[in-house]
Amino acid sequence: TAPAAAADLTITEVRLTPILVADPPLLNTQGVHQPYTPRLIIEIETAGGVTGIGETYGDTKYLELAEPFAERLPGRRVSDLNGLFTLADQVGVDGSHIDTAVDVGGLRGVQTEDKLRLSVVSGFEVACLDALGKALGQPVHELLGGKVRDRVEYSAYLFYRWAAHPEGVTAETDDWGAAVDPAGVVEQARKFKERYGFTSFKLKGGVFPPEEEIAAVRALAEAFPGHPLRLDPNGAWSVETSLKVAAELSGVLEYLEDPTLTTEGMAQVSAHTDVLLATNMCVTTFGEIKEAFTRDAVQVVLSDHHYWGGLRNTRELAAICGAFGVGVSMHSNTHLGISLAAMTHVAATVPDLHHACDSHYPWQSEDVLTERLTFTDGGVRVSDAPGLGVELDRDRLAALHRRWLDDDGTMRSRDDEAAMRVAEPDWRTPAVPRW
Ligand code: GKR
Ligand code: MG
Repeated sequence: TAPAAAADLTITEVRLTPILVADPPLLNTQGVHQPYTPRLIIEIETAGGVTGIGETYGDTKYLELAEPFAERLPGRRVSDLNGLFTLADQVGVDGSHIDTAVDVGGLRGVQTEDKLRLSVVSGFEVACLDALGKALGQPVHELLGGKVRDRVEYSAYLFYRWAAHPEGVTAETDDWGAAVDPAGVVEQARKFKERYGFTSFKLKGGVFPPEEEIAAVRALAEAFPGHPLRLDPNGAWSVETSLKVAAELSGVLEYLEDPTLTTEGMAQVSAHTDVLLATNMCVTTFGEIKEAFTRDAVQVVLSDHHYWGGLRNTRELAAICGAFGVGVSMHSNTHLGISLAAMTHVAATVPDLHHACDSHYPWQSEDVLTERLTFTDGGVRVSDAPGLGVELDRDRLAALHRRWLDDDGTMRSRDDEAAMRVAEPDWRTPAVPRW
């Protein structure tokens, strides 16, 4: 039972701390990851003396929405989760509406201000749930109705990458080495398996011509028989190329993820292949579900609790997927341990989770937690401690915030194209489809 004093759930203070965290030179269809990437850490304090923490995207466009949102929270209760969405509708950024045509082909799908707002809400929702759980003495999964499993399985997220960021660029180093061909990808997969026990693999594609990526998947299949494999070029291919790749890898892939852009394109691919298609790009909101499902454009939706507006919306998405016989799992962008804890809590409550979730977390050498979450046998144990079950390390938070303050602005909004130009001055993110 929780101490009586913790029972006052009124929000008294909200702290937003933008940070920059180290990121390795991971390649994707847009370019390469910058050496540091922004995240936003949210702390919500209650009158009962409890602090809840949340994490979401930290690019400037998200911060601009998070600040006015945070200002309106004091006086509300951390249990008023539906109210967060009403509040989000009232918060906009003057004159900065993001056109729906912008960012098609971006790694986060089509971005509109509404979607950015949902990503912001998700960080606050998680912080509220963490605070509520701590106040009530209950883990977040219990607030979501209770876990149906004790561990959540994740897949190793393989990336083509360089051994280090370009010379002269300030960056952290790591011991993963380069992976730019099938042998490098297999070696990386081996390290993932040794270090964390992962038994399924996802390769981020859209970097090299499709034949090379097909060869890498085949090499993985040979090196790791029976291990589920996915390939995700983030929409870099035409319908025709997608069908060729699907034909080549039929029987080898667990699923093909976003081979091409748009629901229309995915529906055309889906109509002519038996390879399952997954997406975290063409179905990113409830409004996009009807067309995609009725046209059988995708067979697996990869949620991202940030895009979808939080953990409760993720469960609603899973229920809709279930009703349509569509699978559900999770993809991930660069994130820290608060988000991994949140992902694990919600994934623990989804009954029909038939595919391992993705996580970038092993690539993150830095975190803001006193204790990092760990992958054992490819999974994360579901915490039964109150709230998310993780604790903020204020010194680490301050140090990573200091890095954000010291940045001249070049890394405060993720820009993989700019990072690639440091190595290849003529680089422009290719028009889609690239192949
Ligand atoms: O960080 O380069 C990356 C990934 O490509 C990521 O941003 C994607 O959005 O992992 C994501 C995906 O599954 O598409
Ligand atoms: Mg994806």
